Amino acid sequence: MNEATTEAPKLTAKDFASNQEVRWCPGCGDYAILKAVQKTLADVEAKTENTVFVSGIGCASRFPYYMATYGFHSIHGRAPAIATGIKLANPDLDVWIISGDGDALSIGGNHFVHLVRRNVDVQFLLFNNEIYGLTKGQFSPTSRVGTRSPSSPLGCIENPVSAVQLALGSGGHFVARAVDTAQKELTETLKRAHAFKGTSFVEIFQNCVVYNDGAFDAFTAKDKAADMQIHVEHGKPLIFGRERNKGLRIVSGALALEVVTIGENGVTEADILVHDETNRMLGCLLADMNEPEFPVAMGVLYCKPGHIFEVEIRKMVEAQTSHATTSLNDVLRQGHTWAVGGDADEA
Ligand SMILES: Cc1ncc(C[n+]2csc(CCOP(=O)(O)OP(=O)(O)O)c2C)c(N)n1
Ligand code: SF4
Repeated sequence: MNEATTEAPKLTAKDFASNQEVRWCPGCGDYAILKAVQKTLADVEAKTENTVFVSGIGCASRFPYYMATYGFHSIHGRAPAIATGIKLANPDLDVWIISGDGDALSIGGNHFVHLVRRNVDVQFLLFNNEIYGLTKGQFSPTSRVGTRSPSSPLGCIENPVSAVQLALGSGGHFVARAVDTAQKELTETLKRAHAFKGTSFVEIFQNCVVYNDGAFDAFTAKDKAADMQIHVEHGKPLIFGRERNKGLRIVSGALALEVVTIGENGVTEADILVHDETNRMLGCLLADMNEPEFPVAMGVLYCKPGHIFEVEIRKMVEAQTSHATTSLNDVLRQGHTWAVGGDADEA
């Protein structure tokens, strides 16, 4: 007798799309990211019932509506707190945070830092369009000096924060970068982020066609990408350029990188630095590279597992509940305590 198979059919990217009408401006980079995330979930054989998207407020944060998974469109900058609560309540859920540069780094900056340093096991996708899209184009913490916007008609005078440097400086264990329209690389990076246990932070350059169109053209335009981007891969030499003849090496006698050309001034491939994604200092140097002097680094800049917040909390709760000898009241009253009393007038 043939045994009936009960295996569920493999889901496709379409199965992760909800029936909601997508309400981003035509041409917005968010569409490409949505597509890449849906494909990633299908590729990693994620389950709709086990997946949660949590967002704050902004155009990017409309994301959970468009996913056929669980979702939480929360409050401005507070997705990390909600995602942490979800993971503490049910660590088996696969939690993704979707945030804009304003949401994550301005009102949510403090929450972002603490999520990352705690290493809660979530994927944090930062859609960086260097502007506030939803609130009609004010400058954001990542807007470059000189950016003109409705709130800075004379040009932004504030220095921008680097999202990847902030993530590294916050003790991040997985820090990566990608471009919205580079679907193949973006999907590969998202798969790595998904496989990582701990907070995996991915900054995605996202074009806002309405308020900051072309902000990343200098390194994302078709004719510029090969020379102005470097795709880093663990164990591979840091080579880039249309002719694959440019590379990065450490400046002799200094903790700095420089761009060199293979075949010129005696430079050979052996001189080119090999990417080590477990080296935080190298991650910082790569994160610090800006065009036009340097190519912009894409891919996994840093990856090194560490303690996971919800795992450690569970261990603590377990230890406390199985060996508890003292009550909270006892804990509060142990050590040096004073009884406050007497006549207030005597003081
Ligand atoms: C407490 C609070 N303050 C301010 C706002 C107004 N507000 C809504 S979205 C937003 C910024 C969104 O920008 P960003 O996070 O970069 O996302 P984008 O819209 O560009 O995707 C602001 C300031 C709000 N909704 N709540
Ligand atoms: S305002 Fe910008 S970020 Fe918002 S939906 Fe439109 S194009 Fe996208």
